Amino acid sequence: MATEQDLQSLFTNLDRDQDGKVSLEELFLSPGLNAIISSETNTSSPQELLSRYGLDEEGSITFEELKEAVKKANNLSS
Ligand SMILES: [Ca+2]
Repeated sequence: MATEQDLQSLFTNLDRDQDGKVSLEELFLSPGLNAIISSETNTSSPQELLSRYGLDEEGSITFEELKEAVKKANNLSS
């Protein structure tokens, strides 16, 4: 389980170039954080996360999309 605040902090750490999106490359650059994201979203790989929840064409995920993914996995706590 994670709170929105936890997710925001995770997202900020993953978004190394601070463009507001987390790319496949950024997920691979932080295996520890990626493992947490996988667990919170019930996905088995960054590719699965992006194909299921990252709806933009560049293969990246926004904070809103990530939050939605965690919510759908019933892991968002308030
Ligand atoms: Ca980024």
